[in-house]
Amino acid sequence: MSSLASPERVWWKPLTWDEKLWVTMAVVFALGLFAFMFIWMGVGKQNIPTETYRVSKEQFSQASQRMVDRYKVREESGVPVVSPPPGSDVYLVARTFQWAPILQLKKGQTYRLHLSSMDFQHGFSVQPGNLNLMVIPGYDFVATITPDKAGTFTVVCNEFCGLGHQAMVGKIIVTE
Ligand SMILES: [Cu+2]
Repeated sequence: MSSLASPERVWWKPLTWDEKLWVTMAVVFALGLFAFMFIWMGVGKQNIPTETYRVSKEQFSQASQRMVDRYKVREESGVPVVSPPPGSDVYLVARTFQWAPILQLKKGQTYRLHLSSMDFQHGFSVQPGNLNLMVIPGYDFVATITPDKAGTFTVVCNEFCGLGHQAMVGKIIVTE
């Protein structure tokens, strides 16, 4: 019958001073990390200025096509390379499984980079670099960017989008 007996009134061991100290330190540390999320948003310089608009796939691909028609300088394995004027709006189209066109930008100049997808959700990630943006069909995601390094940068998709996901590689060229 012992299993039916009620437990003693105080069945736990009260915390000793060192356990209380550890718990307090852990709570203070966790609150500090929590506060730092907000501090880092302000001082971390990790958030580039962005705007988002609704856009249809047709509107977005037409805007990109207009840019290609006006500023195409050459082609690289069938993908147009465009060199739009500094300060302008540039359009990068994501679709399974490619990024187009290839953007050729000038170092130190500011551009409004528009991103949208023609099918599924993709992830825009510049390598090498630290820029990760979500690309979603139906939305025109505008990031104001100023490339600060010259070179050839690879754009990879970092959102699994299908069987060709790992082949979804684009290019941004930054010239001096
Ligand atoms: Cu993708």
